[in-house]
Amino acid sequence: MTQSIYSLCFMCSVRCPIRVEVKDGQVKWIEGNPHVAGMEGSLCPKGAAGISMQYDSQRVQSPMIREGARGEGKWRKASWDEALDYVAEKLKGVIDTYGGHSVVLGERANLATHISKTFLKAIGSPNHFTHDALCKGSVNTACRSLFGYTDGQMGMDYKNVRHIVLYGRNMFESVSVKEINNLMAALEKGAKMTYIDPRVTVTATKAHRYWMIRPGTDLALNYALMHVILDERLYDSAFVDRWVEGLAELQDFVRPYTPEWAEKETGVAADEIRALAREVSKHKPSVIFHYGYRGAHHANEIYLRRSILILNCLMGSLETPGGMFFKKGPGAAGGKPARKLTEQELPKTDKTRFDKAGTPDFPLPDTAHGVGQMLAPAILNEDPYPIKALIINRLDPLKSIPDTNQMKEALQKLDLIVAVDVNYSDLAWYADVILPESTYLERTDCVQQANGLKPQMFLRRQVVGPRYDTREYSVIMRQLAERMGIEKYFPYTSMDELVQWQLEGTGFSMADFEAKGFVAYGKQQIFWDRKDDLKLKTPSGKIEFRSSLLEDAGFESFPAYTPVPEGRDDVFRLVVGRVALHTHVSTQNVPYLNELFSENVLWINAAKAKALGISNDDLVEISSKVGSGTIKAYVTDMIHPEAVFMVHGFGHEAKLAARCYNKGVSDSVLQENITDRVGGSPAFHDTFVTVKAA
Ligand SMILES: Nc1nc2c(c(=O)[nH]1)N[C@H]1C(S)=C(S)[C@@H](COP(=O)(O)OP(=O)(O)OC[C@H]3O[C@@H](n4cnc5c(=O)[nH]c(N)nc54)[C@H](O)[C@@H]3O)O[C@H]1N2
Ligand SMILES: Nc1nc2c(c(=O)[nH]1)N[C@H]1C(S)=C(S)[C@@H](COP(=O)(O)OP(=O)(O)OC[C@H]3O[C@@H](n4cnc5c(=O)[nH]c(N)nc54)[C@H](O)[C@@H]3O)O[C@H]1N2
Ligand code: SF4
Ligand SMILES: [Mo]
Repeated sequence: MTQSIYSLCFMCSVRCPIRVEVKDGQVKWIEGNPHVAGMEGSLCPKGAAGISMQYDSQRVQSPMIREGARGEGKWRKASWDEALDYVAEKLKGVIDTYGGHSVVLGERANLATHISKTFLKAIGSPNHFTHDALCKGSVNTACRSLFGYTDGQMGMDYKNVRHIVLYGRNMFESVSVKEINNLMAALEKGAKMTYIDPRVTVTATKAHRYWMIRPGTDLALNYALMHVILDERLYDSAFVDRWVEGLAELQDFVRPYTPEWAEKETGVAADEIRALAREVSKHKPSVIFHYGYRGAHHANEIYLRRSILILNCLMGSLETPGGMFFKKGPGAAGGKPARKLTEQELPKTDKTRFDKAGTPDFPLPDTAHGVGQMLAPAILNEDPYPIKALIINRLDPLKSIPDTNQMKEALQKLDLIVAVDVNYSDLAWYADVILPESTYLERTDCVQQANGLKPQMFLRRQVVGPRYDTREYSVIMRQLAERMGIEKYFPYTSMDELVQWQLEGTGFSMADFEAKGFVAYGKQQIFWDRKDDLKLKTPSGKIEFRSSLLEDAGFESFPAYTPVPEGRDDVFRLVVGRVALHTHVSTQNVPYLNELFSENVLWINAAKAKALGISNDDLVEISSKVGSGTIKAYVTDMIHPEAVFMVHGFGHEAKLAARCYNKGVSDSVLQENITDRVGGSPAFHDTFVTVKAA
């Protein structure tokens, strides 16, 4: 008999709702959940390759304990008791000698993050960090500086947008299924799309207007757009007069930044900049200047992200169909959210975080997420104190944090490295113990609280039993907690018990998720009243163009533009991004996806390549201050001469991930570990590389 089960995809972290068909204990079919608006059966290629991942025997099959040197790849299989006892003993030793704060736990934020945070608090460590800074920390800070909300508490209504402006937000390749389906629906209804990128992406080919901007100069472009919008009074004055703090200062500030000035810096014609400003103003307020998904490009990232958000505010595109909105939680619909372990009374620590987030040294990054790229410097310099143990879940610091060589050096200083993963990631390969998690198709997860215009809850459900000797992360942490004597904070022994505990008081039960895969708190979209009731959380209760968050910390609200250095001759700015067929660093070994896209290449401008004697498919040597590699050249007119581009996530070092082992080059090996010290993101695009024929 074929069973149909609703769950959530996890081939990337977007968590698209899915419907899975199972027959005789085998996964036969996966599609987008037809009951969810915007999904309607569709999946991205990675989601469709879930079956290929599930039946891949090259994933981690049982707990493993290292036998040889770190990174050497000599392992012995272990039972769960043996592996968990080993980790608990080592952790206890480290905590007794150096204190709980010497333990760091890093993970890609996920449904079980409240479990990790609870574990760390229970052992007296402030050192939990997520991927957030690595992805978009400066977007988070930019949103807080203007609205008092994080970017995670905000969304965009793509379906009703009339004009969308994308700054390297490559929506048609760096996919979120619902978002792109909604945007396509808007485009079919006549919405306009402007796309800005030094590289012609798939999204560029679908846009009404495409600008091959000089890399790193989007802020200059935005200052000029603001100049035109304010100069010609193209903004939504009713909205701005009511809600904005600091308009006059902005107006004075952008006066010198004319389109003619910006043309010289960006390469975008002044007339075109004026034309865009006038065109979007006709479509306001249903205009989205997309504030970005990965907002981790430059050392002044927060100011670029603020400038994009400010453009939205000038268009009045807040809490309106086709604009940005604040996500509404269950409370807005008279309901209660699912419980989290962190709501318990937990031990407190007064220790500084390893990354110093929240201290006068580094005041603004969100301490709920921390700053992952500070990990290696903190370990190496023992600043603020020695770090001795690292637990990593669903994250690969060797590939997702710039400067792999620096990270390797840091890892060597640790007494314990534990990796929880489904694959042999590079970090797992370097770890002392690998604790394999059951795949998303093999496990039930914690409840997803999906806030938005209509608050809902979703559930990832076990679809088939584990093929190998693997367990759920939340259960692994409970079993570790038992061995550490802190199990009282983990009131469950199985996922079903945990989910039931989470749902207590919400009025919903696990059975309620069976019919459609989700439950809704209400039927109506909730918009706040734009005239009188935007519930802004800034100190002024306004949208702070002039930001108290920034200025109280000693930073400017409107910093003067600094021209960006040029690439020249054989020196290029390295820019990176995603491709529709892969998720970051996770899917390169998935059989179907590996077959379709097995190696990354280096995009290089045709005229520049010619001058360097490089032809298409030639091997080239690429090197930066911190690393180098050999990669195939992709010679094309479709990239700005000052940039070279590669897809992120290749150059794997774990030999047991045999299909992707040593294929292509890892961008993190080349990238210098540079940070936006105001916003918190790494500056992934501030590394210059030299390229020559190999
Ligand atoms: N150099 C460089 N670094 C980057 C970026 C870049 O472009 N270049 N991009 C940044 C961005 S935008 C992001 S969001 C981050 C993402 O950074 P990461 O979270 O590190 O990347 P992912 O590929 O999403 O997943 C990491 C690990 O999760 C494992 N995994 C997959 N499924 C499961 C599971 O079910 N359970 C467990 N426990 N593990 C699982 C994968 O095998 C993989 O090892 O990287 C950032 N870092
Ligand atoms: N298929 C797939 N989809 C994904 C993911 C995935 O791993 N795979 N990950 C998800 C996640 S976590 C994230 S954060 C998002 C990321 O999605 P996006 O934010 O769309 O980011 P990237 O894919 O990193 O693409 C960055 C683009 O910026 C361009 N760029 C480089 N320099 C400049 C510049 O100076 N100005 C402008 N305007 N553009 C520039 C690059 O050429 C590249 O095309 O994707 C999400 N969706
Ligand atoms: S975007 Fe693709 S891989 Fe990511 S959750 Fe959705 S279907 Fe899965
Ligand atoms: Mo991301």
